[in-house]
Amino acid sequence: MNSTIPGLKTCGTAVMAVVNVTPDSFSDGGSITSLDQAVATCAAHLKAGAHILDIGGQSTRPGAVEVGAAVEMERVVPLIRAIRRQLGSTPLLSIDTFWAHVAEAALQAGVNWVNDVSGGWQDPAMLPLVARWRCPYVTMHRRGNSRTMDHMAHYKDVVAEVEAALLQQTTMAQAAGVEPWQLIWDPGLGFAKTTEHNLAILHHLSRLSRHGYPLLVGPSRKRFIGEVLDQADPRQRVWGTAAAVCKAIAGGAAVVRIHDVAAMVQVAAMADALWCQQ
Ligand code: PMM
Repeated sequence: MNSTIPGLKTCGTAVMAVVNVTPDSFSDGGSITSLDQAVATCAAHLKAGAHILDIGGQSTRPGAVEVGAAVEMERVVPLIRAIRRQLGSTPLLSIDTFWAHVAEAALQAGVNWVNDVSGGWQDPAMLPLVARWRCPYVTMHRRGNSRTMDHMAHYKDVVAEVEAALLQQTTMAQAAGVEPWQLIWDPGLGFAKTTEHNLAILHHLSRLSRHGYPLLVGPSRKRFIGEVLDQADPRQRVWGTAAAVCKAIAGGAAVVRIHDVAAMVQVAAMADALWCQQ
């Protein structure tokens, strides 16, 4: 889909590369162990065609322990500064956090977007901060938090309930002064959702895109793909991720959040040619 998000220079679906500087993320935890290695990984993602880098210092996998804003800041701010020093001001950067303090420090260090998996529910200071900075803001759907979400995956109609929650988050954001152009919607695949729920969301994604907010979808290497493929190792879920990325693009996704950048840049370009360029 042609993306209308400010700063994104692509006429196709944008690829957001996951950069987790956490020892325990479910799919790539612990793979980045030094600042130099992190910057080199970012440079490689950009060279492979990523349009934006999503930097996170807190694992959100089910069961993950919250490390707190101070530890998160120690993990992400030096990396953001190093990226700006070594890779320049052009790469688009996003901070994956639900704490306003972390988001503010990251914005001051040079990130362009805030990606909030709590959709503004975790920290009351987040939405006013985003309104002040006038930056793109990903409002994601989830229920509970990493400790509780697996017990909260109960829906009568998951698509309708995610849609209603995203509308509520949008109202809440706008009440805090966030403007419509800043908002990017994310259904939150894997967050308080069973495999069946994640598949239903992908099947009916176009119901979410009709509200006019760009959609970000993050299927990459997630557990539902492992369950469909009977594949326990997240690193072996690349082909399943490719299929989910195609379905997301066919359903109107403007951004896909992924780990396997070189492969998914090609998958997204081909899916764009098949579904978005008639
Ligand atoms: N998934 C994860 C983390 N952050 N942010 C958004 N907007 N959407 C997602 O689906 C999402 C996210 C969990 O995956 P990871 O541990 O591999 O980063």
